[in-house]
Amino acid sequence: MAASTDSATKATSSERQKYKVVAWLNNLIERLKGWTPKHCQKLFSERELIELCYRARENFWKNNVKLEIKAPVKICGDIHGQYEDLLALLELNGWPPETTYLFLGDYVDRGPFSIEVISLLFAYQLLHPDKVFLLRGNHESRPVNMQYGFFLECRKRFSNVLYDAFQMAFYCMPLCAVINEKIICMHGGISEDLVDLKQLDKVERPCDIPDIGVIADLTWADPDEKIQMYAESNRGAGRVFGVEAVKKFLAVHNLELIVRAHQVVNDGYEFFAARQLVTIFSAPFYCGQMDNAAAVMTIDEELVCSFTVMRPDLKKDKEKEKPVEEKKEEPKATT
Ligand SMILES: [Mn+2]
Repeated sequence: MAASTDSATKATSSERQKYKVVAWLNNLIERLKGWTPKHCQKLFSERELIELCYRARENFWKNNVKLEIKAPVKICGDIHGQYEDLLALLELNGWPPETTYLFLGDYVDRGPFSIEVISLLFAYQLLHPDKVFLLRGNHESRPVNMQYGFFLECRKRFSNVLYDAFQMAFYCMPLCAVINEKIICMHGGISEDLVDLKQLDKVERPCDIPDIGVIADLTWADPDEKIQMYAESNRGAGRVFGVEAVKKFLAVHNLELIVRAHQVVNDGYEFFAARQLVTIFSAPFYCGQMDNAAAVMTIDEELVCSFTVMRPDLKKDKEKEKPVEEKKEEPKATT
């Protein structure tokens, strides 16, 4: 009798703990939805953001490097700290969990509010693990964050400890997703070294992103119409791939479409290789320097694809935007 009473008490206590976490996540999301730049430092404590990172890390680690997702789903490309644009995107396309989302990475760096972007997405992912999916981009990486803003944002607004907690979570993020066994999604692109998708089960996490190999290509690679197969990239990590490489990759893996992000495209989406690959970019008026629109790709139950395009009001935005602090030198593709 005593044993059964004990286990009943235990179950109740674990249920209570679960409700407490759910209530906290809901509350954090509500605060983040009511965000204004003026109050951004009063919205959350460093302690709770660190807690969020630890929970996100555990959640990523529990799941595979290659996610399996069922349509319908909406796919978003780079966000890069443009938190107001992320809120507008969710308002326009539907909030989780009513709408299922797959984000293709590059949540942080360059834009002014990376902490809000990644915190909102971590919170949604923890609250609705089967409705919000987050892949890793080349900017979910320590050396890149040191250079392009996220490290400084964490240090200036909170501390290096918070920065490290985010890195711990980034190190465990998944690298690609397959929708209904037909559509493969990643941040960068395909890899000549990826001959069997089962290779991805062997990726050991936590890991940083190397300069070469499958993980580098999934997060860094770009399509290039000037080549047919694979070649070196001028980004210094990952490679570039051509039309023939796309065709072969899809045939070998019995897939129909590649969806990736990583490059600014003017309309927010752009096809390549006779519509066998599409690039999605979801940060409008990128860095306050580009005139690009942002797009979200919808894949319905029958795998029919469509796009929602958000065009920035350039006149208004240009008046509102402060001059960009520093223009960094980088190859033409800047994400
Ligand atoms: Mn990128």
